Amino acid sequence: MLILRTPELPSSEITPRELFEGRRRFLRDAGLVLAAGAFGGLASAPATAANARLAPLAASPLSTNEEKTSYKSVTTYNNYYEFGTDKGDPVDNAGRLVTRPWTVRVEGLVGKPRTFDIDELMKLAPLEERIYRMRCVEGWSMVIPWVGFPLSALLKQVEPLGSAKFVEFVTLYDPKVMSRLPVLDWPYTEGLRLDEALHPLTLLTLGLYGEVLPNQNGAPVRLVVPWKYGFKSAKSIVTIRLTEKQPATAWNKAARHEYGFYSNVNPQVDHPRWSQATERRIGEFRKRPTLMFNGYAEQVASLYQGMDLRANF
Ligand SMILES: Nc1nc2c(c(=O)[nH]1)N[C@H]1C(S)=C(S)[C@@H](COP(=O)(O)O)O[C@H]1N2
Ligand SMILES: [Mo]
Repeated sequence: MLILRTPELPSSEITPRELFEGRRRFLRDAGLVLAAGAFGGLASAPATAANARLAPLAASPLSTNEEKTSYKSVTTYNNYYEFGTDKGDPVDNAGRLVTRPWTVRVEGLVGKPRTFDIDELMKLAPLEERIYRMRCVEGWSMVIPWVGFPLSALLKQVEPLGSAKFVEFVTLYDPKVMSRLPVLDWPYTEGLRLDEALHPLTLLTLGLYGEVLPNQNGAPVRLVVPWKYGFKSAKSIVTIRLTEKQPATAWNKAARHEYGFYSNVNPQVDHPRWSQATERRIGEFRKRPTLMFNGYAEQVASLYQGMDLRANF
């Protein structure tokens, strides 16, 4: 089967290097399994354990070759307000999130609305490793090896109608396991313009560092939009809705002068409380300049041609 538990150590004690050596070994084994015709084992695997490995993974030419942020930082320094507002809260509290069974409903202005079971989703398109720069509006950044496939692969299956202009993402809100504090208007929602959602960089994300997503990183399925501030990358998605009108977003509702709909990384447009000109890569001390569209300008600048990015922040 294509999912294995990591036997030896809890994930927090595995260094990225050990992880990758383990994964190379695993990929070899997976190759043998594949040769024996066991593809599709994901669906029949029991409830996914933390640290379950994902394979096979195609390497993506869209990956950066910058040094990856450590597995430990990626999985212990998080924003997931449903599990608390301190960076260390999600890893402590998100263990209560139950990620199987799980479905994602794709609906709205589509020809073929459909509910996908999570195990079906994991096999919808070839999984790729995408090493992306991620920039939080708070001023820190990471380089994370995500695992997933382009969101466009999912959207094409439901056949968007000509009237669809935006995509709304609704995430789980379960007050039995999540915060009851009215920090945001739960559930956390986000949105993209349809062309942004269909852009090849936009990743429907199921894993990181070769494993299924840890709960604190948005298990079992989240969005990753690397040219936008981190808050656009909604975690633990349950509904994807295609709409004609621009959807409301949780952060915009909470503070509309601080968080616009577009939220493209832009060093020239400061957040009212934080300069966006520089950032600190987690694990480093010095600050580095923030790049336009988080360094993805070549791929995405054309989406915003002719738009005033100061007005459309
Ligand atoms: N549902 C939900 N998704 C969320 C958030 C959240 O609080 N709730 N925080 C966002 C913010 S501000 C950031 S920076 C990223 C952090 O993702 P990571 O913890 O995997 O690095 O998740 C985003 N997605
Ligand atoms: Mo963020």
